[in-house]
Amino acid sequence: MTQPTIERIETRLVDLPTIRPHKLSVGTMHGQTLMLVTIYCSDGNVGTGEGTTIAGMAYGPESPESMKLAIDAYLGPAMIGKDASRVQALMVHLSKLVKVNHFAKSAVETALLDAHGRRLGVPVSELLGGRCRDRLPVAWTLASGSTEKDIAEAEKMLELRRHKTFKLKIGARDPRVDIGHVARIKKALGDRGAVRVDVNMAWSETQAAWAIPALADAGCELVEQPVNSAAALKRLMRRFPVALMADEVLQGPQSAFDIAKNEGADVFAIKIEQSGGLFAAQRVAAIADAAGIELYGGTMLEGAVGTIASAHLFASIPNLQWGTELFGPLLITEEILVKPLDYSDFELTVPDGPGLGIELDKDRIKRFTRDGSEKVTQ
Ligand code: MUC
Ligand code: MG
Repeated sequence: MTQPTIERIETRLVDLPTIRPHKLSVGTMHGQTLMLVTIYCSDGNVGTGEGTTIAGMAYGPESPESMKLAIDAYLGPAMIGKDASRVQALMVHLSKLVKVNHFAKSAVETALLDAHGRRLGVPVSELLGGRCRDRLPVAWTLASGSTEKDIAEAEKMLELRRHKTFKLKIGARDPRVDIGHVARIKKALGDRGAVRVDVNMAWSETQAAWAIPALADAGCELVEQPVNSAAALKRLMRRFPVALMADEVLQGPQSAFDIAKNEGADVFAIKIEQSGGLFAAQRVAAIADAAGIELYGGTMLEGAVGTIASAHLFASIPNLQWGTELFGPLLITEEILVKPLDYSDFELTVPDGPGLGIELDKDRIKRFTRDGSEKVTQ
């Protein structure tokens, strides 16, 4: 049997508005840029992958523009003519040619898995070992910058039965102000909504040591990445009656192993982009599970493609104690799928069609594609 080869790769940047400004300690987002990569194979199968980040380059070293450059100049040309059905082997080959660039690699791997799933007629979750669940609980992030607006937004989400777990973005203001903000929101929601916070590395260790007990008193159940180093996070462990979650310090399996070995977190936020792809994220999850660390399905505020790629992975992880935050497409004003995703009863349904199981609305993608950003490699 002749193996399908990769014939053509297209990249583009798609600029989409968000429903409101999204304020994090690292910056404020007014829109989201999707870097989309489409891979065309000789057997007619086509796959799409996506790369995103948060607040330009304020969150980490990659940007949509840098992901596109890595694919256009290096990853793409190295893939032309290669066997499209050997996804893991191809990713190993690419990792020898291109160091790090985890977000770009995740986008490419997603596209390869989407095409391969379509080829075999199975969902991507089957390529990852099979599903443990078909629906995923989804948290919503409150990050409007105003306590009153956040409370109103949370009430709306409860009423719509879309979300009942809320992650509050804090860290940009004085910790005392943030604690008041968290306490007021938790008080307003009571038992109807769980409250967690993400500090996105903003606090010093001494600020964190002072603020975390106050957050616990306010009813916060989980504190994500309060400080920026793995060493400081480890020193904060087991001192407070609230779980600590690692996010930015997790940069793939090696860092996961180091943190797990040092008992450096209670929970890992699993992210396909930060890990370097779906297979790498699966390894991060396996390391955590073996170490007794609990799991949470994280997001880089991806659009529909990256969100559903993550959903296929999270559906295949046996223990997912803290649910997911796969709400990215709901933060964007524009629908880019022919059939919208099913968010209902506080959960997201993982599509069951071949590959990612979604169909992009090509006209809408074209409309929001940044001028001059389309590039073809063949
Ligand atoms: C992060 O830091 O976890 C997830 C939700 C959100 O609003 O930002 C992201 C990234
Ligand atoms: Mg985070």
